[in-house]
Amino acid sequence: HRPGGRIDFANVSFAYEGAAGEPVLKQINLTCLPGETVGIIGSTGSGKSSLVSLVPRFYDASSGEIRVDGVNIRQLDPAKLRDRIAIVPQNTILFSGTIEENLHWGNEHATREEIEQAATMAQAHSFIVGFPEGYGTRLGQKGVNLSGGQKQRLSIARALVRKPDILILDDCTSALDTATETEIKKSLKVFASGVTCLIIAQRITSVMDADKIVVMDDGEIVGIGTHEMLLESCKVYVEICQS
Ligand code: DGT
Repeated sequence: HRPGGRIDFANVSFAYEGAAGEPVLKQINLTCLPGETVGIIGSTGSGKSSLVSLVPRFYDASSGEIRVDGVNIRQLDPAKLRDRIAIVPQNTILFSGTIEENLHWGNEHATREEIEQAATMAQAHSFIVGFPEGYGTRLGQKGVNLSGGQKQRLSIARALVRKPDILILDDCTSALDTATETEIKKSLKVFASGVTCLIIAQRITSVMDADKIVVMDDGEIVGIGTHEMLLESCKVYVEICQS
């Protein structure tokens, strides 16, 4: 059981430096409890990626405060903060090298067993061992070509190898079929049960079973709740469900 991983956003607003006009995040108040799975949904440009990028301090909030386990993140050592957080970005970045080298990236101390465990959770192990050279398979120009979904699974596995307290999946399951996505979420629930998960998604089905869902619209949170609650109370959520 892991300690910690609580995130609090308190009155957070954010504008990209030099960008004219309205801030991209306005008065965000949100608490993610340790071990909670929080879905984040909203139209393109509503601020979802910007919101999560503040947690590892890729950018700093213009006003308000973000706390991790009660401590303002500006008071934490950025390297130590980032060590606790794994982000899987929208566009997977794999380098030319073996699959094993790619999975090691970010945690060079991981054992082969831990790497295989992470790959299993991310539904990647079986396709990896299907290659003649398994984990030693080369990627890139001289290696195999992976499908978009296989790349996404490797990218998720790489994040899990790092054993984060906070796992952020930024719309990184778009190329996966819902069955594979469901399997990944199931194994996360079991094996990463103490990890705080923030899942940005386009599809309602990706976040429907989250502990809570955050609905974003034009830089603001317009609803927080479970799927059932939001269907009753949040017009934007109902519109997303119908689209
Ligand atoms: P997505 O990924 O298309 O579903 O959209 P979101 O909801 O993740 O939105 P986000 O946070 O990428 O963008 C919110 C607004 O911020 C949008 O108007 C574009 C703008 N924006 C995003 N990244 C940058 C950046 O690096 N620099 C500047 N100046 N603006 C950005």
